Parts: sequence; C-alpha cells; structure tokens
Amino acid sequence: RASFHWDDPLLLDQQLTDDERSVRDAARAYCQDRLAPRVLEAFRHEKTDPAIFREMGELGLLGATIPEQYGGAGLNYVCYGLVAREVERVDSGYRSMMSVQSSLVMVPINEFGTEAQKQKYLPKLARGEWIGCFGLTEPNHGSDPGSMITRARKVDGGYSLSGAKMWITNSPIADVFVVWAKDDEGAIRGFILEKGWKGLTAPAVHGKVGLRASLTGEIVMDEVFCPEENAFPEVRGLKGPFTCLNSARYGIAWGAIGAAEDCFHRARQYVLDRKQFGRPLAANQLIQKKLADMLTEISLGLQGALQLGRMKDAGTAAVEVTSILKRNNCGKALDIARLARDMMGGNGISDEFGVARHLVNLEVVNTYEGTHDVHALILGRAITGIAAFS
Ligand code: TGC
Ligand code: FAD
Repeated sequence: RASFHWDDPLLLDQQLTDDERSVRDAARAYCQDRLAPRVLEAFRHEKTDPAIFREMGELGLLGATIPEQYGGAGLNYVCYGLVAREVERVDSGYRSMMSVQSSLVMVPINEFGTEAQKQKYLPKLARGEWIGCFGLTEPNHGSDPGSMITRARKVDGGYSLSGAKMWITNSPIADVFVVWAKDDEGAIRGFILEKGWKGLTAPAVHGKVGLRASLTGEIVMDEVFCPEENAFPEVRGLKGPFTCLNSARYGIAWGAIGAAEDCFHRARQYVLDRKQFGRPLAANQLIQKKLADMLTEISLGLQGALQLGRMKDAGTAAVEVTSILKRNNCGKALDIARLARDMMGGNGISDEFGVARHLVNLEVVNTYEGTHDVHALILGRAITGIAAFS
C-alpha cells in the first residue's frame, strides 16, 4: 500500500514543478540559515534589521511576481506563495516585511504606475535598496477604509496631502510610501511619497505584543506636496488598494500555514521527547488527537492555498476565494499555535520554544488585511447578495 508521509500527506511536493521546488528550496535555505538564527533576539527586543531587505532582494524574494524588466523575478503566484510559507515558517513579521514590499508597494506601482514610476521605483525596491510601505488604514478607519479622511487637495503642479495612517508595516524605515487619499471629488487615489519630503513623518508604534520582529508605525502627513508625476494617473476608488490586498492576502494564506507547520513540527518533537507518567507524552490519546487535528488542517490549508495559486496563475480566481483561504488558514493556524503552546506546557510559554511567538504573531495576521470576521462578511455578501457591513 502507499506509504503515509506525516510531513506531506497530500504529496504537495509532487504537485509542484521543478522550478517551483527550486524556488521553495532556495527560500527555505535562506530562511533557515539566515533568518531563523536572528528571530529570537529580534522578537524579544523589537529590533528590525533593514539589511534583511537587501538579502531578500539579492535572492529575488522581493516582487517575485513582478516582471523581470523592472527587476522582479517574473515568477508565478504559486512560487510567491511558497516563498511566503518559508519566510513565515520562521516568523510572520519577516513575511510581513516581504509581502508589504512585494504585494502592497511593488504590485500597485506595477499595476497602476506610469512607465517613469515603474522605472524609478521597482528595480530599487526589488533589490531591497529602498524599503516600501503601504498606507491605507487610519486611526478611525480600519475595516472600513472607504470612509478614510486623508485628503489630497489639488494644488499647482500636484497635490497637498494631509491626514494620518496608523498601523503601517515598515513605515519608520521606509523610503517609499504608497498612500491612499481622497481627492477634491471624493475619489480614492494612490500617491507615491518619498522619505524626507516636507511635512511627512513616520513615528514608530512600540509595545506590540505580536509581530515584534517587524517594525510598525504611523504615517503623518501635514500638507505634504506630491508632484503630479507621483500620483497613479488612472485608478480611482477602493479597487486600487484592494487589488494590492488580493495579492498580499493570498501570500498570507500560505504564510500562516508555514507558521502553523513550524508549531506542529515543534510540538510533535516535544511530545515524542518529553516523558510524563513514565512514557512519552505522544503515547496519550489526547495528545495524538491534537496532532491529528493539526496535521489535517495544515494539509487542507496548503492544498487550498495551492489551488488558489493555480487559479490566480490561470486568471480564474474570484477575489472571494482569497477571502476563503485568508480567513480559513489564519484562523486554523491560530488554533494550531494554541494547541502547540498547550502541548508544550510551561515551556510553551517561553519565547525560546518558538510557538508562543507564532501564537501572538498569528493574532495579528488574523486581524490585518481584513479581519477574520470581515472576510466572513465578504463571503456572506457573495453567498446571499446582501452586504452586512453596515
Ligand atoms: P466594496 O463596495 O466592496 O468595493 C468598493 C470597490 O472596490 C472594488 N473591490 C475590489 N477590487 C479588487 N479586489 C477586491 N478584493 C475588491 N473588493 C472590492 C469593488 O468592485 C468596488 O469597485 P467600484 O469600481 O464599484 O467602486 O467596498 P466596501 O467599502 O463595501 O468594502 C467593504 C469591505 C469590508 C469589503 C472592505 O472595506 C474590506 O476589505 N475591509 C478590510 C480592510 C483591509 O483589508 N485593510 C487592510 C489594510 S493593509 C494591511 O493590513 C497590511 S498588513 C500587511 C502586512 O504587514 O503583512
Ligand atoms: P476595526 O475595523 O475597528 O475592527 C475591530 C473589530 O470589529 C474586529 O473584530 C472586526 O472584525 C470587527 N468589525 C468591524 N466592522 C465590522 C462589521 N461591519 N461587522 C462585524 N464586525 C465588524 N494597515 C495598512 O494600511 N498598512 C499596513 O501596512 C498595516 N500593517 C499592520 C500591521 C500590524 C501589526 C497591525 C496590527 C495592523 C496593520 N494594518 C495595516 C492595519 C490592519 O489592516 C487593521 O488593523 C485591520 O484592517 C482592522 O482594522 P482596525 O484595527 O481598525 O479594527
């Protein structure tokens, strides 16, 4: 009979092409060799190493789906997902740094930017020479970004931006700020701002209990002048930022399962090694049921993410499918991290054992890019035709 592989029961590996496996293996080697040794200190002391962007850039991990002519790797969505899974296996904060740069900064410039904007920004972002951030959320408008109050007033030669964005990944170290604001007609538009422009500041937010390896901040704009050439010329409305979110949410669907796999692997080894009542913890039915539940959700979550990637590559993925996978995989990863934490007893609480860090990170991942419940409402609207947001 066919043999069972506890670390890949649905044979995901066999469903990948040789190229996809090579990308996955290169990303895994970098993440395990270079990121994993740094994460404990980074998380404990809330220290983000900006050199990580250059390292990722050298390996082609930034802007994986962006065309090569602009410095991207020109890979498919499955490859992008596989990279996100490997990065988040180490830490969700590192995946955040990578996916904001790739999906939320490079994607809009590639999709909505002028040729000059693409030439100027994409190659440097791809190399990690410049760090990008994405400002949509405001202090009083998170799940409902359509009510944003940041304004872009038309002035001679460009726009004057005023307002504040909150909870912005990478903003304190960003060189390039993709910011969304309403114009004089009330339409949402996208603007590329640069560090050092008059009136632009990005103070850090400290005291996060999760995602501590990734720097988060505000974007404060006090009449920042943005020249016409730095506005996205055509795109109007929420379609602009949501197009970026479609890509980032997809990456999160893979990434969250990467974190869950790390929790599962650590918990499995722990219960095999640790003895109570004279035998390994793994010998108990309750423990085995937890392992079975974890592996079941990981396998289904990965298979779903792969299918979504294939659909994105084929151009057949409705945006609601991304909501299914972002919501399911984040929620299930959070459950798995909680189970792993529990199975490791007191040690599970220590940051040295890794799973508590994933747990608090996944609380954030379950919230950003559309909360678990907001994605339920997106699906509810698609299922019933009735919007329940307001
Ligand atoms: P709604 O009526 O649904 O849509 C308004 C317009 O947008 C279009 N649209 C989309 N376009 C492309 N992709 C999508 N997924 C789209 N969803 C909607 C839609 O067609 C419409 O276009 P048009 O031309 O007709 O105007 O707008 P709504 O205001 O009712 O939306 C409600 C809701 C809940 C769906 C939406 O606001 C939402 O998704 N809220 C969640 C907000 C969110 O996800 N924020 C994320 C901030 S960025 C972030 O968290 C980064 S963390 C990154 C990290 O560190 O990794
Ligand atoms: P709220 O919208 O106030 O929601 C609070 C609660 O109410 C949630 O449980 C939500 O599900 C629920 N809720 C809201 N509306 C409804 C409704 N209609 N019906 C039922 N329940 C509802 N944003 C960016 O723009 N760029 C970034 O780079 C970025 N990075 C982030 C990094 C971190 C570490 C964090 C924590 C957040 C980041 N965000 C970023 C912001 C993130 O996207 C928002 O926090 C998220 O969209 C939720 O918005 P909110 O925090 O305002 O919560």
